[in-house]
Amino acid sequence: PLEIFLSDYTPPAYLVDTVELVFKLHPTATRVISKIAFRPNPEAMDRTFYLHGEQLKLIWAKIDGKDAQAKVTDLGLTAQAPDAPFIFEAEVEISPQTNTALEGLYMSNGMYCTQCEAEGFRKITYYPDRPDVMGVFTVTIEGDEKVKLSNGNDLGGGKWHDPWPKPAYLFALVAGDLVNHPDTFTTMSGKEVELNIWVRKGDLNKCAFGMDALKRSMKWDEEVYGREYDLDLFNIVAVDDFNMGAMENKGLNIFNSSAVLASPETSTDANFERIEAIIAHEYFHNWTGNRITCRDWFQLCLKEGLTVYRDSQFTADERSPAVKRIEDVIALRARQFREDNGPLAHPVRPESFVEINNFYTATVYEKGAEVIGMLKTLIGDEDYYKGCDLYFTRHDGQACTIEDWLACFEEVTGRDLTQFKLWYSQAGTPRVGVKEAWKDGTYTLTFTQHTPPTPGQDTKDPKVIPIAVGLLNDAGEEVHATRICEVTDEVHAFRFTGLDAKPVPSINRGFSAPIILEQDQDNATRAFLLANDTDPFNKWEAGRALARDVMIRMVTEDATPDQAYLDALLAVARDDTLDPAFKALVFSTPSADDIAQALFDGGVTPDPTKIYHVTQTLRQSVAHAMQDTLPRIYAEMQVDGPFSPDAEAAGKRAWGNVALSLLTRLDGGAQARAQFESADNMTQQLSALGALLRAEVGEDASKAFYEQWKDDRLVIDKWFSMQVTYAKLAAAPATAKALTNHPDFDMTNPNRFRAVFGALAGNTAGFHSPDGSGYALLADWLIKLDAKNPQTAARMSTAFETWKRYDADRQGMMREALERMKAAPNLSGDLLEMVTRILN
Ligand code: B3K
Ligand code: ZN
Repeated sequence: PLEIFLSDYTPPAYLVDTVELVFKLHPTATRVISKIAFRPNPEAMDRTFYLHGEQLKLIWAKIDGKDAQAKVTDLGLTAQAPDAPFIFEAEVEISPQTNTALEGLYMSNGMYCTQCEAEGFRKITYYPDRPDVMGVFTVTIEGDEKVKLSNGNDLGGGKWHDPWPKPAYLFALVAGDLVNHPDTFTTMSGKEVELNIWVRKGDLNKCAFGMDALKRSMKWDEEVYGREYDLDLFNIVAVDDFNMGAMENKGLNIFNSSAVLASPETSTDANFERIEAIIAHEYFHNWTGNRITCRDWFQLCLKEGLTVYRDSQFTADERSPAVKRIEDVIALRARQFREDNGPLAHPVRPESFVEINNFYTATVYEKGAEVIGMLKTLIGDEDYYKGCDLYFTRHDGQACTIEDWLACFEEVTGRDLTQFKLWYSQAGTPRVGVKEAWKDGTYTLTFTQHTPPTPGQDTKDPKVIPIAVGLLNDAGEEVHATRICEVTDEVHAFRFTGLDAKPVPSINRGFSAPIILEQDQDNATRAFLLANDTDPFNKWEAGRALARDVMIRMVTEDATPDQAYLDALLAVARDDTLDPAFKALVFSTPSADDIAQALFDGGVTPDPTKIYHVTQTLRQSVAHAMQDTLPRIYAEMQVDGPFSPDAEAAGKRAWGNVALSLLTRLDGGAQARAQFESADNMTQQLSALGALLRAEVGEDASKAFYEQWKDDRLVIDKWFSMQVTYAKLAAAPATAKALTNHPDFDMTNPNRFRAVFGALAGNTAGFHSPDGSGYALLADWLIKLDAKNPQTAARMSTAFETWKRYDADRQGMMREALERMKAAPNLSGDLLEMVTRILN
């Protein structure tokens, strides 16, 4: 496998003006006839005519009407081409039916669909499959399918034309027996856009929410970024077999059905929120990704970091900014910090890769979004939107780099962003220490920064870190409004003057920088901030720090649950001014994986079994401490009337279900059973099922759940995953293994595979069960899956990325599992790259 370097970029030899494609659909012998107008690129350094192509059967190829005398390898085609504009034509044969990798043209439940990002178009026909080659596509689809869709505008009779030049990765085709949920949207300049969500017949009742989310996204992008939609038609299609959430193909977004189909009976509040965010994300790509795309795949964060940032702004505006920020930071720590602290750490803009699909990571996406957020904090809202406007006008229709993006902000602010750019090139999570000093009315905070080594990067330069700081007095009043401390040096002090008394600092408010803050703070101060901080994020963060400390002392000192923590929780529960969704987040305890990393950072080898027991003991103590309050909370949080997925109702359900889960530890499941039986929506039903399963009294409910939902594949995914998620300790691998024998288990469907094995990887104590059965089982199945679907197998191998944290026995067993995968015959380049990097 070939390693590709950012520094080796060269412009394409030929550019494309127009592409005409004819598809003669057939499950095992689809013919693709292409006619491509090429012209020499004046900026190219050589004239080699090379087209990518994989798993294609070439029937014929012509240049300007004559046999091209093409030379074909497993990876592409070369031919002698003129040093002037010319027409290349070819016919190839492909087999969508047997394409289980779900990349290129494939079939899902009898329906044709495509996934081309990053490099799937080369499995459809010969083409310069790189994002800096953009062409105008006209597509004709021939076949008996009732519905035939491609990008752009519908010319009728299966013919489509997309007027916007685009890279091949944004090409899409769908054909099948589909029905649509239609609507319209009038843009800010008064143009009417036809909207459709295309689904299989039985799913038509699950489209309304997604459509509403789409219209809200279109409006939001007009209002906040001034971006209008640019075609007469916008189509979304739901497919069951899909490697990720969704794909932003121009005018024809293709979605994993789990990321678009929603109904109160079958979707949880978390599902609704995720669907809304993904619909917004894919829609927002129309400007950040499609109109302006990436020069090469190293620039992936240019579109992904920015688009994640934009969708998080949207969710914050539509729902609660505080809750969204807390949720994002929980996810960032769980996935991105974990990645940054292990063998897979890489910069937001990687400098080399073997398989680009392995770099659609939390670092590129979520840390990439944090970098945009920091940029906005540093330069202020006004200049941020000015810079974006400049980017949109200057680069419309181009394939760009991070340098192009940053230059727009340098220009509008006059500020040198050289040091800021280190956020794109240096991997690893900065550790920021802070010390305080108080003298003569002046309060000084001295920050120190240090980023640990990561693979290929032993030393790091200091970055510019925007740390939002506010100060409180001991009555809990704000005595210094939030100020951004721009830490630029290894040691950097900031003074606050004119204070009457030594204040209590609230540092990194709103999580203004994605760092690990190393602060000597006692639990009394944490409890004080949890009660008083005016910054909602740091209020929550103080509670989280308290919980983490309590758990760590329970693990390392066999301490009993700290009364100060229990009292603080009780105060939060009783505070009627707080949003129920916020209370639910304060009550969530750090995950086992969080605690394992925190222990490891503190020089202690984590024992997942012990962490499991500590978590249970702590939750049990919380339940006891809250005994008298829980029934009242539970009763007050019942939402009457017809179901609504809005943030307020969802927040009440979330807080009510925290109460339910604690109550279940006291009442043996009576209340949970009652809720399970009377629930009229999935949030209530699934929360009750979870509480029962965790209490090990959920067997009947689980059977009933299966019987009720056996015809709904998305709900049955939940059923598979719940059993593994709530299996106790070593029962998790055994449960996962048994589920693979269930008639509804289908390894070729990524959602179903993830339901079982994603849940196993997420069950920390179960995955790390001391007999090694979790490791062995996952390795077995990743090897099996790799033969069919390398992308999903490679992605799920990250379950092993934390192996160096653990004791010698566990390390040995994980290494063995990794080595076994590495040695498996015919392993894909995708999985091979991942296990090799993890082992190093
Ligand atoms: N751009 C796609 C991801 C493609 C992943 C390819 N392995 C979805 C998104 O980020 O919107
Ligand atoms: Zn994206």
